Amino acid sequence: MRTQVAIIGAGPSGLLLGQLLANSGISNIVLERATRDHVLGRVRAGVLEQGTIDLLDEADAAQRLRGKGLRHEGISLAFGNRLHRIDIADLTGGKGVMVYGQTELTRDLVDKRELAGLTTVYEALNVEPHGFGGEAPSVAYEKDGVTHHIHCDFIAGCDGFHGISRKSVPEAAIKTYERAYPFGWLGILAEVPPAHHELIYASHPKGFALCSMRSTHRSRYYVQCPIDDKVEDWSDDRFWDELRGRLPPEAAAHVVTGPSFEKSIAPLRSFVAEPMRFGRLFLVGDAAHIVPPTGAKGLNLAASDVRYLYWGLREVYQEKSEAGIDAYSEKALSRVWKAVRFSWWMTSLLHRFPDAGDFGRRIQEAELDYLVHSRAASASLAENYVGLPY
Ligand code: RFL
Ligand code: PHB
Repeated sequence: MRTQVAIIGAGPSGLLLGQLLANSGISNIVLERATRDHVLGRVRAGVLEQGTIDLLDEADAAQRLRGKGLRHEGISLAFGNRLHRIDIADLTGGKGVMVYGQTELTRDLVDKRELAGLTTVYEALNVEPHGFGGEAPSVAYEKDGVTHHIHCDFIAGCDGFHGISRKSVPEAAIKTYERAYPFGWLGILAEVPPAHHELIYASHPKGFALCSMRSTHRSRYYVQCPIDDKVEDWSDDRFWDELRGRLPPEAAAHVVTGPSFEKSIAPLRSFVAEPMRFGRLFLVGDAAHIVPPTGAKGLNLAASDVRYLYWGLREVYQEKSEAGIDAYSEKALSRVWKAVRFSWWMTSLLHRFPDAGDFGRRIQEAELDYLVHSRAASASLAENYVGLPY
């Protein structure tokens, strides 16, 4: 089998890159380890930057998002028993974000890919990128007990943090930076109206909490929890009590409870691998970097990587220039590190750290107070939240 770009992973990075390339006449095959149902069932991100929406538009995959996405022009920080609104639109010259589930976005891209008749191989096992240091790379995989080889010009490693692409690079060629946080997020989805019309990021002595949503009748909530907690330890009742206990009364009073239909614990981590290009192999999205979800940046960073790589590959095929792909790693990493900083900062500001002590706690309180009372500080938060320019 031959294609121009072999894409490993059918997450948002791989699907979006594949669609953009195909729309520009660049052939590609997506290899995915999981089943189609698994890919479509994963519940994750919820906040899209305008740059991500523009790219989905460019991929001609934003129709449903336009109808169903919820535009938000502010968020609230909750501390000291009350809500403090950050007017994002006012602070950024009219910008906002779109609340739209990653599950929906993935479905839109999968539908688009199938409609266009593009090849996705689900349950592709033992995927291995080969020869990317030279001129003739290939990707091997097994399907139904048979080994296949895809010969290609380029390999896009869109296979997430635990994928094979980054692991295929010789250790000496890659430098990694990592910070693991000493807690996780317990998240639930429930078919109940959201407690508030905008997102609430709450800092409370009992820990962080986040009120988010998927629609006007579906809520997504998170609470900070010990890293070794098990989902089974958290009944719905325990979750709702904990959530309400961490919100100011004006928000807690509006929490509508109901049975959860998804409940999971995610660890929090910051991680960056440099560089993001190794000959004809490119790392994209979570394969190259992870941020804690506090800043809502993971999926949006995946989209900005895709944009840089798509531009570069288009230049290769349409203009016979490698300038774009040569600049890929540097350009992507420059944006990545700023989002890593922002996500680390939001996480540090809002969570309870086991060893922060009284001094650390007072510093957090001072910073929160400064943040909501200084226009400059609020504007910095807003500018990063809507997404820095590409
Ligand atoms: P993904 O989504 O992990 O997809 C990788 C795909 O590759 C497949 N794969 C392989 N395929 C073949 N061979 C192998 N050896 C393979 N190994 C893996 C996997 O099965 C999978 O299908 O990476 P991608 O595409 O780079 O997308 C990244 C985003 O999914 C991620 O950054 C976001 O979900 C992060 N995130 C958030 N991002 C935001 O921008 N806004 C948010 O509000 C937000 N909230 C979140 C989040 C992530 C969370 N969790 C669970 C970590 C909230 C949470 C709770
Ligand atoms: C979500 O809705 O899942 C969500 C929203 C904002 C975040 C993280 C997750 O910062």
